[in-house]
Amino acid sequence: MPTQRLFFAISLPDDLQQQLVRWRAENFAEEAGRPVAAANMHITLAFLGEVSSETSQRLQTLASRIVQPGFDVDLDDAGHWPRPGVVWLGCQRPPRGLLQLASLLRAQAARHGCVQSPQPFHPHVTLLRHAYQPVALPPRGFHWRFRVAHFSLYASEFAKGRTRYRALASWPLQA
Ligand code: 2AM
Repeated sequence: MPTQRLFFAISLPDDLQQQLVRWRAENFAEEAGRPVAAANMHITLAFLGEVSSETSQRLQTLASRIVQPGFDVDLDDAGHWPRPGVVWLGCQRPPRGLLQLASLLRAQAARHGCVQSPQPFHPHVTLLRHAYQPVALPPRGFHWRFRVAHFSLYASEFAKGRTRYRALASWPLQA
């Protein structure tokens, strides 16, 4: 049975992706890690792993029934997880709407056999991968805000040596 590697996520506006690429180049040494492509910058809400089309369809039906207001995300925090080798941007105080949406999607995923990480959910945008050595982080004081008016289901696809995230479906949040 064919499967796809899927995850629910919030996309970042294109102009914010470009701003973050510039800021990353100015604030991190080249050897710090492998930069994530601008178009791949996002905040994962629920990681599903390899799922069948049947499970994907069921989870999409449930996602389409979610009624929740939109929210603002403030990216004003950064950190380094040396074990997975990830340098990230996140929120000092994640908005309640983001946590609620992720919690609901993660619970629905778990009920459909998509094992969820036992670690607490920590919303973030991955900036660098393969960052296994200590990394000097920029001092706090940076801040980007963006409005989240929809969320999406993405397929993670690997071709020609590159990972690409393709949006399969999106659902609006209330104005
Ligand atoms: P990361 O950026 O912190 O690695 C596609 O791989 C997306 O799913 C990425 O945002 C990635 O998070 C996330 N992801 C991959 N494996 C995961 C897992 N086991 N648990 C939670 N999120 C995961």
